Amino acid sequence: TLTLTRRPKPQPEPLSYPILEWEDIKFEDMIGEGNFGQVIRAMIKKDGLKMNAAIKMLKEFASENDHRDFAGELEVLCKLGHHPNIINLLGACENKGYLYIAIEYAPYGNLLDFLRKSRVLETDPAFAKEHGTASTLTSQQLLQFASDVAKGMQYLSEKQFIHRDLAARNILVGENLASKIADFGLSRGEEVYVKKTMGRLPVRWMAIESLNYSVYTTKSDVWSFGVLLWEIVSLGKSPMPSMPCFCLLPTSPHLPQAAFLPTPPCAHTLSAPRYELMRQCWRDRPYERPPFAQISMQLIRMLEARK
Ligand code: ACK
Repeated sequence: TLTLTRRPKPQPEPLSYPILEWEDIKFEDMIGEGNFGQVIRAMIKKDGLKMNAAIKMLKEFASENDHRDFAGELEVLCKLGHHPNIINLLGACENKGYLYIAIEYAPYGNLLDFLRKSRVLETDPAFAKEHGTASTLTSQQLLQFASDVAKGMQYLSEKQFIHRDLAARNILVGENLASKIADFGLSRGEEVYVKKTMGRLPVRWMAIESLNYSVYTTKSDVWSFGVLLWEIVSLGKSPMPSMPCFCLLPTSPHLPQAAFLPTPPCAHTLSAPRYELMRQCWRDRPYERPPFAQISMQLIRMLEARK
C-alpha cells in the first residue's frame, strides 16, 4: 500500500544576529526621529572594545507593519555582511520585548542635509543662476559620493538585494566622508519583488515600472540611483518639487515628462557625461539601464580623469 506522508513545512530559520547585552549600551543623545522610529547615539561595548554606535528603535505606538519592516531590516543587515559603503551592523539587543539595532555611527549625518549645508550663499543671484550654487565641497568630492554609493549598490545587487528606497536622505556620511547606504527597512532579498499593498512610497525616486506595476528589481534601484546622482549634483534639491505626487501615480498622463529631471543648474559640478549617465538610469526599458558594475566603473573613470 502507498502511504502518503506530508512533508513538514520548512520552518523559517531563527535569525541569528550578533547579540549585544543591554548593560553594554550607554545611551547618549537623540540624533534622529521619524514618525515611527528614533535613532540615539550610544557608547557600546563590543568584544571588549568601547565604540560609538547609532541605536535604532521603534516608538511605542509603531504599527505591526513597522515592527515587521524593522525586523526585516535587521535580517537584511545580518545577511549583507560587511562592505565599506554599506552601514555596518554592530549588533542587536532585545529588552522588555523591544528590539534595538546598533549600527555604526556616521558622524556627518545623512547625505541630503550634508549637501544642503555645503551650499555657499551667493551674493549675486544672476551669477548663481548662470553658474549654479557654489559649494564648499569640490566636484571631486561630489563624484566620490556617487562612486561610493555605486560601489555599495554593486555589492548589494550582487547579493541579489533590492533596496527600494535609494535616495540621498538614506545615505549616511561616515569617517573620511565615505558614503554608506542605510535604511534597509524596505529592502528585499529577492530578484524581483512585486509589492501588493500601497504603503508610504518614495514616488519621486521610483522607476516607471514600480509606479505603474509595483515591480521592483535591481534595475528600479538603478533608476533611483539616477535621481540620487541628480540630488548630488544639484546639492540636495528636491526632484520635481512643482510636480504634486498625484501626477506621479500610475495612469497619470504626466508620467512620461516626469521621467526626465531637468539638467540641474550647477554648471561647475555637472559635466555632460554625468547627465548622460542619469538619462541612462531613467531609460523606460529596465534592461536598457546600465548595471551597477558598469555605473561604478564609469564613475571611477570620471574620478580618475580629474586627477
Ligand atoms: O542627518 P541625520 O542626523 O542622520 O538624521 C537622520 C536620522 O538619524 C534619522 O535617520 C540619523 N542617523 C541614522 N542612522 C545614523 C547613524 N548610523 N549614524 C549617524 N546618524 C544616523 C540620520
